[in-house]
Formats: sequence, structure tokens, C-alpha cells
Amino acid sequence: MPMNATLDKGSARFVASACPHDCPSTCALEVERLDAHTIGRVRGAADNSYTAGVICAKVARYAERVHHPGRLLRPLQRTGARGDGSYREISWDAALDEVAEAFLKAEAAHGAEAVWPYHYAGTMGLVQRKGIYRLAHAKGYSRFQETICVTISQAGYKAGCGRITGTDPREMAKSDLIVIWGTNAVHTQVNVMTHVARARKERGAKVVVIDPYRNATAEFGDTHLMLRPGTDGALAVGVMHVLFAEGYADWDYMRRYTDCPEALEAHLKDRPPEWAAEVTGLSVQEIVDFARLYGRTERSYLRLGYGFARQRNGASNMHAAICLPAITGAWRHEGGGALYVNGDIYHFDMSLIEGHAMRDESIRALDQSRIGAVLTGDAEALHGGPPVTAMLIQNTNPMMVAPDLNVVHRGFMRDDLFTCVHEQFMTETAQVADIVLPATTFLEHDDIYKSGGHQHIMMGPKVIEPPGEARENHYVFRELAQRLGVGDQPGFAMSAWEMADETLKMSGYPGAAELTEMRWLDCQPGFEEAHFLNGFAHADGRFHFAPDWAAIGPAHAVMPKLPDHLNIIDVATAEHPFRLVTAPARNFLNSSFTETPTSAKKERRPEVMVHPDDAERLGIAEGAPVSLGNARGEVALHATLFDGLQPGVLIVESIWPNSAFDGGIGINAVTGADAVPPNGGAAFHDTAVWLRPRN
Ligand SMILES: Nc1nc2c(c(=O)[nH]1)N[C@H]1C(S)=C(S)[C@@H](COP(=O)(O)OP(=O)(O)OC[C@H]3O[C@@H](n4cnc5c(=O)[nH]c(N)nc54)[C@H](O)[C@@H]3O)O[C@H]1N2
Ligand SMILES: Nc1nc2c(c(=O)[nH]1)N[C@H]1C(S)=C(S)[C@@H](COP(=O)(O)OP(=O)(O)OC[C@H]3O[C@@H](n4cnc5c(=O)[nH]c(N)nc54)[C@H](O)[C@@H]3O)O[C@H]1N2
Ligand SMILES: [Mo]
Repeated sequence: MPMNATLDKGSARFVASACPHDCPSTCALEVERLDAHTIGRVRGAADNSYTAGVICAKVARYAERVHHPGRLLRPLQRTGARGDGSYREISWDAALDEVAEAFLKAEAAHGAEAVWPYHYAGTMGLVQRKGIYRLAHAKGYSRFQETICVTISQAGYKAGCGRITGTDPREMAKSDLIVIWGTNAVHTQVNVMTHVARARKERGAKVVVIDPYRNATAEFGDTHLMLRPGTDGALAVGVMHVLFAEGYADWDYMRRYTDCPEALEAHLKDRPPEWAAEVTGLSVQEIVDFARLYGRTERSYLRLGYGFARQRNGASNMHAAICLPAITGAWRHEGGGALYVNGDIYHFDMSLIEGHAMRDESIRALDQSRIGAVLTGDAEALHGGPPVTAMLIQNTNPMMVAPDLNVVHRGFMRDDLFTCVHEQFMTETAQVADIVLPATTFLEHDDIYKSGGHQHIMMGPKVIEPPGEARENHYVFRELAQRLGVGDQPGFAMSAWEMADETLKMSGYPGAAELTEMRWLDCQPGFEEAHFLNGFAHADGRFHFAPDWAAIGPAHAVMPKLPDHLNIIDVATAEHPFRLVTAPARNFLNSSFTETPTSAKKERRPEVMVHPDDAERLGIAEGAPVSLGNARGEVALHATLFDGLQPGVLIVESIWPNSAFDGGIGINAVTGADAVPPNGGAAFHDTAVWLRPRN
């Protein structure tokens, strides 16, 4: 197996790698290898045109995570009551035998659909992340509908553009106006800021941030549009009204590239900025000023996040936002247009890794976000089929991150449910497992990575030996396949490196050795294609102001015909007067890094940001113990007074372990798991709650 490209810089031995974490930045890394078992510093590759030498602080201190004393080193078997923490060490062979036996037993009792392999993007590596599908398909287990993260935002973007691609993010440096919309990039994808800062320094570009709170990104911006959560559709429509009314709409562009500009203009007539101000809580002047700035700037770049789409009307709001450059024709200009994610620029053939030849579409696909309903026997969530009685869980921590968490916890505590959790740490999900398997980190295995927030694919070859008996995900698929009688199916005899190599070649990319040597491959499409100047990716080649929502998802009936404020959010009421957003914390990455001491220390404790006027009315002082809740649950934490949000809005930066909260249950106890239209997804930032002091 070829080793990493070695980058000799001075005396230290740095080797090339790629960040595997669930983040659009997918940084090109340089890792200092001190010996075969130990790393030192981690830094961003200066010569990668997107990473540009910058990485987040939590990955820069990765030695703290990879060499953490809490790393799982041996397989464990539960010996006491579920959740009481009693485990004994067993051998890998014995552990895998236990898992196989439990899966065969579940299958014998209720059919193969009783087994539900469950995973997510704790590693984004294609081989280690997605190989679980191969095992599921080979056995005919329940399939997995991935919905927790990008489903809502993708639906809205695709409805407009037809394809999930956009302007090269490096082109932000050539923009005169950058709108950072519903992403706290300083926390969640810091590299965006490198290119934004370049535009500001070199061109004096203006930066507008659209977000319900004055987060770290808004602090950086020139203008902050601090709207109510779930009202971006109204803001976008108010802006469109001004664009049409004041002559900023480019009729030549729209006639050539869009579906129904006349119908849109008519639709906007009775949605003036006054209406948008009412819905968003912004002033008429703020909306008009932003519309004029956007309208008169040719090189305007919308950097659209996932965050603002984590609302019940999120798909509709994303679609409304992406209408703006189709009205002004900003797509025509360098540094103009928009980017949400670059998912569709790649052409990976995933058939070998995921075992497509064995996939049976008639087998039910259970909704990832509705794991609580699935595990508590909700007939609809189970598609009317058998209960789930056995699970393999990799790369995710649903006991913390899934919505409607009280129900999720009830499900996991079932006596008749067998769970195997393959993990790097004793997470709260591992703590309720029957068998816990120790997993490698990206530094200890081989994989391929592709980026959503830029345009590179990268090889991340193994850098050091795993600690203890930690083994890669791919090993678990192979060994379980053998024990479950499907080891002779395609892919199960290959190594992870061979799988990566074969997949790259099947996809028309350089092989694994070559990609390792190259370090990364820039897959950016040409200017015309990225800017949709050859047409948008619908059959008619046009951008759709009036989307075909039925083509996007089954729950399309409620979707608006033209961009609008779709009022299906969890609106504030007398009983639940606050709108809660659970945005990402800077030093955590979802549930990851909550185990590292520096991250936990920097984040201090779970806190809710409360507007001083609300706090005064409720008798809540700075630092006071408070609880918030709704019909789903109640969460105990501390208040911090903050005027960077509208009264009636609450922010809890997340995701803390349940054990960090006084009541032992985390913030997802109040978030809802209902599927967002038209195609599913969880509305993590759309929750009406009450708030009160605790004594
Ligand atoms: N440090 C850190 N980095 C991360 C993560 C992390 O947890 N921590 N998570 C990773 C993952 S899995 C993902 S998917 C990405 C997510 O990255 P982002 O695209 O940034 O999305 P979110 O994290 O959901 O939310 C970010 C922002 O959306 C805002 N927001 C919420 N509701 C609304 C709304 O209705 N309108 C508007 N305009 N804004 C709204 C929030 O206030 C918050 O500032 O980040 C990745 N990077
Ligand atoms: N309240 C609230 N809840 C949210 C969100 C929010 O904004 N607010 N965001 C949601 C979003 S966007 C997402 S994507 C989810 C993500 O939530 P999770 O899926 O929990 O995300 P991660 O923390 O990225 O990864 C989980 C685990 O993967 C493990 N892991 C990493 N690499 C490997 C590997 O190679 N093998 C194995 N076996 N394990 C590995 C890590 O140790 C970690 O414990 O959370 C969602 N939940
Ligand atoms: Mo995510």
C-alpha cells in the first residue's frame, strides 16, 4: 500500500491527509507524524487553493482527540442493566459472533427488515462511511433514508436550479457583495471567511449576514439582517418586489434563462417591503436598502448555508433565496451568482462501495430523523412492517443528535432491542449498546474524500497505527458479511485501499496511488457551466420560479406555487412564546469534540441566549438557572443575556451531551422529528418553547 505523500518542511515530517469530519470545508491537511503511533501538529495545506493554509482550531489540536485517554481500545460486552455502564472486555471474534448471532435471531423472528443498519457522516470518507449500505443490501435489511442534514436545503435549491452546484467558492474573492445567508461560517466552515476577507481587502467588498442572531459571522459583516427564524422566504420576496419595482430585474436575462418572470412580477405586487417587514421583524428601510445594494451590484455572491433551511418552511425559503440571482442575472458575472453546496459536480460511481447490484427497492427505507418513532414501534414510521429489533450504528450519536430525544431515549432503552455501536469514544449511544466496538480515526485508515463547500477530491491514506485494537468500519462489514453468509458478495474480500482505488477508477478519476501523489484533484467545472450559462439543469434549461415540487418529494401539496412566506413553522403562541434556534457551537462538531477537554472548557456549559427585555419581564438574571420546554420535553440550562437577537427568539449553541444538562436530557428533547415537506428532514431551528426561571 502506498503511503502518504511526504511533505518535508524543515526538519519535521509532515504527511498529507484530508479532514474527514462532517463539514463542507473538507480541509486539505498536513499532519506531523512523530512516530508510527503518534501525531504532533496539524495544519491546513497552504497550497490548496481553497483550504489556503487555514483550518479550524479544533482540528488544529487533533492530537488531543486522537490520543485522548478516552479512546475505545477493545470490544466490550454489556454485563449489567442497559445504561448502567457495566461492560467487560471481549475479543473481536467473540464480539462479532455476538452481533452476527443477534442479527440472525432478529431475522429468524421477524424477517430481515427487523435489522436496521444506522449511520451518518461522523466520517465523510466514501469507503468507511457508505460501505454499511453494502452489508444492508446484501442481507435485505431495512434500508436507511438519510434526512438529518441536507434534505431540506437540497430540495429548495434543486427546485430552482435543477442541480446542486454553484459559483466557484474561490470566486468570492472577486465579488463586490457577499451575502452570507443562514450559515455561521466562522463556526461551521471557517474557510469561507478566507475568501470573503480577500474580497473585502482587495476590492472593498460589502458583507451582509442574514441570521436570527448576531453570531461570530454577523460580527464580521458590514450589515446584519437579524430576522425572525423561519422568515427568509418573506425577506427574499420583499427584496424581489423592490428589484422589480425599481428596475433592477434583468428582463433580457430572465426571458432567456427563467420560466415565468411575468407571473412572478404579478405575484410580487401585493408583497411589498412593508409586508416582509411585518413577517421578518426587520424594518422596511433595512429590506429596501439591502434590495438596492443587491440590485445595483453585478458581482453579488450568495453564500447559502444549511442553517436557514432547518425550518418547516426551509425548502421553500431556500428556493426563494436562490431566485434572487435569477432576477438580476448576477450569474452572468465573475464573482456573481450563488453557492449552497457543490454535491453534483462529482461523478463518483458508488455501486461497488454501496453494493447497488444487491439493492432491492421494494425493501422499506426507514427515516433516519424519525429513529424515535421507529424504535418505539410507530406503525407509520415502520411502514406497517415488523419492529426493529437489531441495529449496527456507525459514525453517529443519535442519543444526542436526533430530534424528539425523549422518544429516542425510550426506544434505545427497550429490552428487546439489540444494538452494536462501533465508535471511537464511549458516546451516550455507545453507553446503551449491547456490544461496543472500538473504531479507528481517519488517521488510522485509508479513505477518499470529496468536498461540498469546494471542488476537490482527496485521498486520506493511513498516517499512524490504530491504538489498542481499534479497527476500521470496512473491517466490520467484511467480518459480519462472512458470519452472516454473504461474504462472497462483491466487495467483501477487498481492502479499504483496493475499494478506494477501484471506485476512483470506475468513476473516471485517477487511482488511489496517483491521487495520493497528487494530494488532491480540482474538479471545478468551467465558468459557463458553474454559472448556468449553458442553461439550468431542468428539461427546459431554465431556472424555475414556479418549481415542480412534485418531482422533488411526496409532500408537495403544501408547497407554494411561486416564492412566498410559507406559514407552516412552529409559530410562537401564548403558551409557547419563544422561537428557539439550536445553532452549532464553535468548538464542537455536532456531537464530536464534546469529549476533548479544550473544546468543553471553551464552551463552558449549555446556555440559552435571551434578549434582555424578555429576561427582565420573566425575572431572569445573567447566569440564572432556567428551563425551556414544550409538549415534547423540558431542558434545564443557564441563561445568558444578549441583545443580538429579536425579543421572542432564543439561541442555544449545540450539541452538548445530555449529561451536561442539569436535568440529564439535552436540547433535542424539544426539537421535532416530523418530516419537513416536500421530502423529509428535521427542522432543528424551528421550535416554539416556553422559558422560565428555575429555583
Ligand atoms: N464548529 C462546528 N462546525 C460545524 C458543525 C458544528 O456543529 N460545529 N456542524 C457541521 C455540520 S454537520 C453541518 S451540516 C454544517 C452546518 O453549517 P451551517 O450551514 O452553518 O448550518 P447550521 O449549522 O444549521 O446553522 C447555522 C446558522 O443558521 C442560522 N439560522 C437558523 N435558523 C435560521 C433562519 O430561519 N434564517 C436564517 N437566515 N438563519 C437561520 C443559525 O442562527 C446559525 O447561525 O456545519 C458543519 N460544521
Ligand atoms: N439540536 C441540533 N441537533 C442537531 C443539529 C443541530 O444543528 N442542532 N445538527 C444536525 C446535523 S446537521 C447533523 S449532520 C447531525 C450529526 O450528528 P452526528 O451524526 O452525531 O455527528 P458527528 O458528531 O459528526 O459524528 C458522530 C460520531 O461519529 C464517530 N466517528 C467518526 N469517525 C468514525 C469512523 O471512522 N468510524 C466510526 N465507527 N465512528 C466514527 C465520532 O466519534 C462521533 O461520535 O446532528 C444533527 N443534530
Ligand atoms: Mo449536518
